[in-house]
Amino acid sequence: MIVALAGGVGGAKLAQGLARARPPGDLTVVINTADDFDLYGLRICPDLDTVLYTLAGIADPTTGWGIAGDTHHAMDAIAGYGRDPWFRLGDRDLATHVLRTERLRDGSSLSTVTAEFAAALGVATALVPMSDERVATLVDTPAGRLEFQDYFVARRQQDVVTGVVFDGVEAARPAPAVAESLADATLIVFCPSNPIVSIGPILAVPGLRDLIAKCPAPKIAVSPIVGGRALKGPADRMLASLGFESSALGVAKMYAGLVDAIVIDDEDAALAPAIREGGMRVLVTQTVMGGPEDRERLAAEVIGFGLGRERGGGR
Ligand code: FO1
Repeated sequence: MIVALAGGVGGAKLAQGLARARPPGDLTVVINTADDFDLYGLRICPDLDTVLYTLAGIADPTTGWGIAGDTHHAMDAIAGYGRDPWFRLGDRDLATHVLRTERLRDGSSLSTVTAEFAAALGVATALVPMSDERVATLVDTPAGRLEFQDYFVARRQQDVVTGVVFDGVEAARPAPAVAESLADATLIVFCPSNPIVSIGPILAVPGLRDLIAKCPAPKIAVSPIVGGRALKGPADRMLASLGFESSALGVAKMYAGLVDAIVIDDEDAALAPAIREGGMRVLVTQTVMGGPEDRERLAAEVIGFGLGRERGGGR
């Protein structure tokens, strides 16, 4: 069983590659839920849905989130009432939020509802929220403390991030399937997701980091930073403003002691020796993912190298 940690579009892409590279049911994806929030009385779980839609093959290929070809009549109607539809929920995507909210209100756990949605959309991979309890990322900026989607979407990630808080995390527990999947894990993959606000909340759930650290399976990360820049989102600026190096080396340092190996892009080949000096194995390859076949190609390389079947490209 491969266990992947993921959040956001980059994480979803590699998760799809891993799902394609393995027999059905041989992958569990543990997903960040600290981006989740309430809007119009509905529970919105962007990272869960991004992974769900990507693995179901229905994600919008342009944005990476939302459903391909979705319409936005509901948002237009909301604008007609004089409200700013700042978070663009597609009409078909709305169905997910409406049903999720109903099931949660009836007492089902987020784990159960997510598994039901995955089954309904034909996804054989186990999609697991990091926790069934609510955790909310708050971002400290010169403009004050902001809710994550306010920072990310409404204010377009333009504020300088001076701190990050995972509100509620102390009371959260790993979702039951997290420990179960880790008990069977043969490889743990840290997807190319923002290490601070996508992987960070997962590792901050009390007990979860320890479960990973104590798991005997090899652990491999894929750097979301290529050539010093994030492929998508504010990870590069966030790393820099929080005092980390915005580079694949910086990512390796953040995961030091937890992962054994890292995959970095060809463009960052010159950083490989410094990372190896820190004691991590390094695979240098093309990490910028195109379509599903390319995601599967990278996933196969990650699995092979993670399991020690191939030597790290000394390129
Ligand atoms: N991101 C945006 O930049 N603008 C949006 O209007 C937006 C809507 C949206 C709707 C559903 C969904 O699942 C995701 C959506 N996202 C949107 C993406 C989301 O805010 C981020 O990708 C994650 O929270 C960061 O991982």
